[in-house]
Amino acid sequence: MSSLSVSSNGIGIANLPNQKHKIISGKGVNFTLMVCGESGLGKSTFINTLFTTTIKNYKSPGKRHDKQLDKTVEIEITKAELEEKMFKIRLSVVDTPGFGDYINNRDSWLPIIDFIDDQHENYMRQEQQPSRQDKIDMRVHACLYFIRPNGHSLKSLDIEIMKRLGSRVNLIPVIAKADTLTPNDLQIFKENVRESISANNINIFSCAIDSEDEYTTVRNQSIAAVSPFSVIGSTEIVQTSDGRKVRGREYSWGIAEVENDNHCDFKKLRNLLIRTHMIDLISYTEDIHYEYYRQQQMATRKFGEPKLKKSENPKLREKEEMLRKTFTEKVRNEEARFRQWEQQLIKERDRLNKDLESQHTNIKRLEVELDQLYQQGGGRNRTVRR
Ligand SMILES: Nc1nc2c(ncn2[C@@H]2O[C@H](COP(=O)(O)OP(=O)(O)OP(=O)(O)O)[C@@H](O)[C@H]2O)c(=O)[nH]1
Ligand SMILES: [Mg+2]
Repeated sequence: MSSLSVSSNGIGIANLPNQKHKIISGKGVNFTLMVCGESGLGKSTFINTLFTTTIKNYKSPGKRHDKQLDKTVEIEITKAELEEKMFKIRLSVVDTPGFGDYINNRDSWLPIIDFIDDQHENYMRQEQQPSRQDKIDMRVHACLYFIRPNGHSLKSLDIEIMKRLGSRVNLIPVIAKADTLTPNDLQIFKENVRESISANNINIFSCAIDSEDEYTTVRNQSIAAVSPFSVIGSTEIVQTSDGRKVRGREYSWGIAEVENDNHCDFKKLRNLLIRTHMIDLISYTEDIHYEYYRQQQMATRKFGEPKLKKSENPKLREKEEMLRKTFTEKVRNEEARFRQWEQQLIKERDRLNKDLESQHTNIKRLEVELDQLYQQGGGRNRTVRR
């Protein structure tokens, strides 16, 4: 886990207290953001991009940002403290390993579901303690689900995972690597994803549109219109043909800019998360997702009873599967060895039986010969023969 404390300028978090919900500015808020999705879609790059574009003079706080393009192999949490006009946000970003690396793909996302549930569980247990001050709150307020820009639509694995995520967290679908699709293809892909989300009844976070002031309503409409958000992630600063230095990805045909609304929705997404809808995300988590978890657990467990069921870790399951295979193999080999040995014993028994039989036949023959000898000798003293 890495952490840093930075004072940021002008990203708009000072507007947060103006949002509908009353919060004490001195205390600030905890906000936890999670990214998940298939491997190699740019989740870790996105986190770096978010930090470097959100926090002025951001310097790599830890190893993950130096060797950022390594495959993520375990859940990693990066913390930052943002402060503006006395308003504080304690931001935690949870990076997760991508799916698609395990033999059994279907279960590779279970640790992510477990992580979300565990945070609800931890919070619930702290609430049940006599002293409920200073609770540690790592409940996930928003989960960005990265979708592969394959030009078609959601895959069945995406649908299955998104359904589960949507029932326990504010799910925000994100189209990864927007620079790999033409603007036209991106629009068609967005439409397909939107249709698939609604056809499969996937519960995604959608901000309320209508508001008392017209400006907010229009802003909310423009946010809703671009969903699912397309993003471009980059850790590089590049120079555009008109001389601007921007964060982006350089191609022979030009520059794909992270913070350009014509190239992707990164800015809109960042605004939604950190500026316009952070409080909504926090209160939905509190009032809907956490409350649902709490009620479900209360209905199935006695007060204070520990959680029983825990889904399995796919890596452990793989290991268990391997052990089971080795064990079965060993048993099979031993059985074969035993059967061979049994065959040898049967053969030996048959040989000995045959031996015994021929000995019997020999004895019988000798008896007959002896009888004949007696008879020839006058039949005296017959009992001597045995
Ligand atoms: N074209 C393009 N490539 C990107 C973008 N974002 C990241 N990449 C590249 O995609 C590759 C994978 O990026 P990561 O950020 O490591 O992907 P990840 O989703 O964290 O992968 P896992 O940790 O394996 O799950 C890297 O080579 C990045 O440079 C993007 O927006 N567009
Ligand atoms: Mg990663």
